[in-house]
Amino acid sequence: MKITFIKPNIGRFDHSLYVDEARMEPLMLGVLAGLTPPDVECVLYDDRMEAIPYDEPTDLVAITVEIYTARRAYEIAAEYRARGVPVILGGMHPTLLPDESQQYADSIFLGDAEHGWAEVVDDARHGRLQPRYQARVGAAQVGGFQPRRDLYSGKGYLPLTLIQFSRGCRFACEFCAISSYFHRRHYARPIEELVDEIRNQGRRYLFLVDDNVLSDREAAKAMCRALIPLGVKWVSQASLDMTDDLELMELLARSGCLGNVVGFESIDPRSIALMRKAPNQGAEAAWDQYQRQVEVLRDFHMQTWAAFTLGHDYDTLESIRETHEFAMRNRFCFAAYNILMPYPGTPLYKRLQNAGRLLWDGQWWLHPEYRFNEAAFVPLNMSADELTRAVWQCRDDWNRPWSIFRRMWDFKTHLSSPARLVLYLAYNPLYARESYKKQGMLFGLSRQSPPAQPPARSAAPTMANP
Ligand code: B12
Ligand code: SF4
Repeated sequence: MKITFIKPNIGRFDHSLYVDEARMEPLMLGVLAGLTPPDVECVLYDDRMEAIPYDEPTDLVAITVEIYTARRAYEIAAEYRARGVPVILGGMHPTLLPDESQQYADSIFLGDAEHGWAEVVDDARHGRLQPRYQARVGAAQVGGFQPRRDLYSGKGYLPLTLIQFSRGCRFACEFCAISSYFHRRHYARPIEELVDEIRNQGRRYLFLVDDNVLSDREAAKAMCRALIPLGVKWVSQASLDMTDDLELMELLARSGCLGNVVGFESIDPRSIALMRKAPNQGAEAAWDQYQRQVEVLRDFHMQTWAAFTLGHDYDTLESIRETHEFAMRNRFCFAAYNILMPYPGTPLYKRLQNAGRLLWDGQWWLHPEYRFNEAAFVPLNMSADELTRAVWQCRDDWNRPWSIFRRMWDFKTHLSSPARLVLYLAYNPLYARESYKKQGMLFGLSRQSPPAQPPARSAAPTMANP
């Protein structure tokens, strides 16, 4: 039996295909292949830079889907189904919006693959694939297997190992798909399994793709202690409340943490309260509090990737500009100026839907004319187009060579060690380039809607290994 695993791209430019030069290893597909019985042949195609050989014989196609790749995933599914090959879709998007995904596949898998994928493979092998599999979410990556990282070789991924210690987050930010998917819970795997997996892959530089690696501080401290003797360098995602705990900060630094993606989201305390961003709430006005917290991050040499969501109900064009000035002043390593996006399944989506404020028929991710980084709802203090333009202006200013040069001059962070300077100088121009390339990209390759049902088949499917 043979299974083809696919990571879809987001879409294409008007004039050509989009090749993601900053692509990272698709960990979920390595995990899925690792969970697959060893007698099954596994192949991986990454639509971000290689053509998918639709006519290559295979017995099952497994596609990972998140909201930005849903349209393209449905197109790929349609190609295979037209050739009589069964397709299963899984991941964040099908789990949060199963009835939509169900229309475009023979089968969908809801939840985390660790408990349930073996059953899917067995069913597919015996020609009895079920339309829907429901697994629980949050089963931390189980031990006893290693992700199939051999499938990544030759695909030109960034030289960085993606690995996971924990999943989910205990907070309940209104806009966050993670909070909806994991029902506000956080699940960590046994530390010895993480250490074992780190030892098994040969790289020193790691990206812990945890949603909030510090959601459980005691678990995080134990993890840091276990990482210290390994001598690795790592980055991850973590909430700002880490700065309240200096023991944690010390352990982070000693364990090789170079920095984290940190959700600052907004510089207005009223927006922080509205979005229920608990880790950012405090007694002080957000501005002063952030300043103090940034100093703690800098004291521990953290190269922060500051993430902002823009377009909240208290945001104005002026406050968006001030957000950018805040980021520039603090010389963050990277900044993500994200337009606030209504992800289905989140409280934000429901609130905007109830208020009649959703654009693109409430389904921006499927709309043939929707473009990457466009506002998908009506903001209160500006038009949707103004929000799109204002956020683009921040991104453009941030990514200019002069900005990269100016932000470099921080002796506590980027200039505190050669490794940090290399990280800063290697990744800033790369992400800047990708940011310009992706802006305004259309989703999917075709302007036609992908067919929900496969055309009637005349011949039996070709089995790769009957
Ligand atoms: C790492 C990461 C990235 C990396 C990319 C990594 C890569 N390989 O290319 C970077 C930083 C580049 C990134 C970028 C973006 N990301 Co991102 N990312 C993640 C993150 C944190 C972890 C993903 C991961 O590897 N997890 C580890 C694996 C093992 O777990 P998993 O993916 O959850 O998969 C499990 C299950 O879902 C299931 N499963 C998954 N696929 C399949 C398929 C089948 C067939 C089956 C059976 C099961 C199954 O089984 C797996 C094992 O249990 C997720 C959050 C998350 N928890 O998913 C966000 C997330 C996927 N990203 C998100 C977003 C929005 C983005 C961006 C659009 C951000 C932006 N504005 O630019 C970009 C662009 C994405 C793109 N398509 O190009 C959102 C998507 C929202 C949604 N509703 O779908 C998420 C969920 C984060 C969030 N807070 O909402 N991202
Ligand atoms: S802290 Fe981050 S991961 Fe946790 S719910 Fe809020 S946005 Fe989501």
